Amino acid sequence: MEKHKKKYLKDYRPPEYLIDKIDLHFDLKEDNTKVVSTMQIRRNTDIADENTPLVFDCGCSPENIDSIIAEDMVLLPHEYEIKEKSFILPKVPELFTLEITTVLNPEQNTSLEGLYKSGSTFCTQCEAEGFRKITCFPDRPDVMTRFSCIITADKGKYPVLLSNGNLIKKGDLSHGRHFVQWEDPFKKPSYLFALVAGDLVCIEDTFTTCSGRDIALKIYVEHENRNKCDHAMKSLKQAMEWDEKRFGREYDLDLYQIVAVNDFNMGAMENKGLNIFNSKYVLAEPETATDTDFLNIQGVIAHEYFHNWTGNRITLKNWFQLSLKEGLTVFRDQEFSSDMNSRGVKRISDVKKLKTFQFPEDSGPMAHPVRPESYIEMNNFYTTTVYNKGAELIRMIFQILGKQGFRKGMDLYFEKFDGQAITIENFIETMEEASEIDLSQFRLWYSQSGTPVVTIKREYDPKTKKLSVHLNQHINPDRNQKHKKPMHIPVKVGFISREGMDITEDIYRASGMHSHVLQFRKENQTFVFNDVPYGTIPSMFREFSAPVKIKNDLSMEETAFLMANDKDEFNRWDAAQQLFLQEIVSIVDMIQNKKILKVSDNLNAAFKKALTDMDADSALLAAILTLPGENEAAENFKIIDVDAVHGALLFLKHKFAENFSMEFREIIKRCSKGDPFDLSGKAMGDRTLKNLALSYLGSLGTDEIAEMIYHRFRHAATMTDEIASLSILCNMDSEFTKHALEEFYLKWKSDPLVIDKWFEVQAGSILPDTFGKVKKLVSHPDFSLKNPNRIRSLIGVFAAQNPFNFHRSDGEGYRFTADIIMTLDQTNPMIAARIVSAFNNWKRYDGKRREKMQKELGNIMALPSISTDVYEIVSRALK
Ligand code: B3K
Ligand code: ZN
Repeated sequence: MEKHKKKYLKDYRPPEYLIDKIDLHFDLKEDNTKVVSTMQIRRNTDIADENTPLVFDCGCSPENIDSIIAEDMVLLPHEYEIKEKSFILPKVPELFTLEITTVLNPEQNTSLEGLYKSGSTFCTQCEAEGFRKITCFPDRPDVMTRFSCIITADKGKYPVLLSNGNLIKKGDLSHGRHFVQWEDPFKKPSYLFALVAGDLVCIEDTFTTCSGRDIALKIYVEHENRNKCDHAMKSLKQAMEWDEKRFGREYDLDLYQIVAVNDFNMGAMENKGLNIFNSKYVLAEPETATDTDFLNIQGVIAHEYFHNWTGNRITLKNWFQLSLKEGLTVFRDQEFSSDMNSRGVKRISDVKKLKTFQFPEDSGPMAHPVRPESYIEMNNFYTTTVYNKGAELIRMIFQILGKQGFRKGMDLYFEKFDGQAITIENFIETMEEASEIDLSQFRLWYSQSGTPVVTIKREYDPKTKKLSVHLNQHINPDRNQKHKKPMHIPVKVGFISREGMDITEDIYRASGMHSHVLQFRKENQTFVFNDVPYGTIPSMFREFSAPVKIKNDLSMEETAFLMANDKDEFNRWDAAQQLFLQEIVSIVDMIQNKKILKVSDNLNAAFKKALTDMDADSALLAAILTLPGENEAAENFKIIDVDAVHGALLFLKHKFAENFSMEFREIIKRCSKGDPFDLSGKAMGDRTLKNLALSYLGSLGTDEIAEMIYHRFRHAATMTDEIASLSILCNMDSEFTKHALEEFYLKWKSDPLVIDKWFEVQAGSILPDTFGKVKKLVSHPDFSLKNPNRIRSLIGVFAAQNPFNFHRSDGEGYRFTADIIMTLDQTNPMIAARIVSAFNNWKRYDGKRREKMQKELGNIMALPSISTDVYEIVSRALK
């Protein structure tokens, strides 16, 4: 049990020993790399004395330790201790030099943490606690050190040798080897250390900063990918410029490097001056990457760049503060993407993600506050709650302080804390100091888990024309807290007149209110508006001003009216979602009670109105006309009837396709005209809308349509259109599907990122024989449990995004997934823990499924060598 020990925020103590300087020397060999770490160590005399032992984190076993030298004296094994992942020296001087030599086998490191090989490239991943797998060190973010790094390697195999900071020296050595020396002038925690060695090609550009400094920008990729970096480079320059304008942040080093590798556990990593990226978030050209890939690359490149200030220059006191850098940086990248593209559409996609992934997390066994109070394995807390809910909290602070107030707060934040490791509390205090706004109640958002439910009741007096809006807030108790307190919720409200005009300004003026954001702080609170014309509809929580579940008292007609007339793009989309979800709930009821299925006239009319709105922006329209996913829809039921939810969505889609087949064909014609390589928002929007219309038609399942889609597939100029057609075909039981899959594979078999998509569309197919196909695909020569992208494409998509097939009533989907998890846990626990989360909400399914899922969780739990990662997720799920 000691193996799975919990760490608590309340136990935080400052470091007893600090490292002023570390010189690393890597002698790289595939199976036998020697790392010499020479550290200048200083006792933290504020809290430690000569009796305080030195305790470092150590992820190596004793066999990996080659030698320990303290102040030029070789230590004998009895003079130090290695136990429970710690390296201990019982007695040390106040200031001294320690040299630790470790020997590693990067080739055998399948966890992709620490130093490992991705194909023929050496690379590192140290966040959160990977540096200790390289050498013994106080591997915690509040120990900030100056790093220098010498790398020696075979020159032929590894011509490119990179680390953080500036290149100081390089040269040739004997036996065909060479060396480089890097020095990072900025102090940093060990999680930001990075090293890369490989045979890579470098794409170069420059950026001139606001103060006139020229920064060399370098993107390193495998030779065959040299033509796929333009978009990433352009995005980087956009991000650099935007951060100067919007936040006054200038880049600090003279060099910014990005390396793309194929085997990476997550999206990318913000190592100082040397970002390492999953190649999925760098490589793109229209033939191989979709519009969504292009947008994701822009967002992730910017995210990692923004970390240079929010994360690297100002870092974390401990891992419990993770959202201080992640929530804030996600907020920054969301704002960047909104400024570069359509704000409304970006907001819709961010909220959709929040509702699909974060809301279920916040009501399930992994629910935790944005600032968690404990963890067993830190890697399990890189969650949608810390990232996406965390970003929502920053967005609320932004709403409460206003644009200028927020900028003033951020300026003060950078000024006060540059070069320090701090806490979320420091951030909030600074925002209060700059704005003189009290955020004491707001702090609860960081410590209370769960999604608040806000109930809205209107009361209108036609005589006085007063509209009272009664708000109630409630959070269900969970294992983190039994009694939840009312939160400070910013509610942005607008008003639409009976004629469809936005009369927000008039009403606020008549009500003597300045801000359009209500500060809702009590369990029950009423806001009264004056001079409200009869029939006015309030548009609540505009832009989704708080991450809450909303229960309003609008009639279906009123919701449809907002869907057509609201000036707030987000709320137009949200109104459509409410209508769809209400309809899904009622169709599920019809299915369960064996009634004849039908779609309500009101919904048909609202759908048609949107569909034929010629003035609407295509991207917004596509978002509005997209039905909620099965997982999203399932959130509306206490006990999830997988088959009924699936049936309801199929029925709804099919009905819309039948009813509006002409309109969809019209859209396809209209939106097929542009240049397929145009990456403007308008062109992308047209493609999204066209492919959505095709997917509706696909649900009709006729041969004529299958042939039409196959034809489009074969003649598609870009991956956006090619994969959209292929994915529609995968949901159709047709001969064309087989042909298309074969042709696609042959065409793209040498491009791993495209082959990931080939696995994905098959794993996501809604056809009932999908499970058999997925099982077969595991034996496909291109499937591998070594590559995280491939695992996510096949197993991740099947388990997390294909509920109808994963939750097969015979339990085979569970059995299959659990078997894979148990194998994967031996090699890559971080990814195994991600996949096992598909079982988290097992208690919400019917008795039979519940039993079967519980059984699989039990089998996983019984693994004798279960990793800490998987143990933590499964034990929480079973509790
Ligand atoms: N900070 C990294 C994530 C590290 C995950 C470690 N398990 C990427 C990012 O959020 O920018
Ligand atoms: Zn991040």
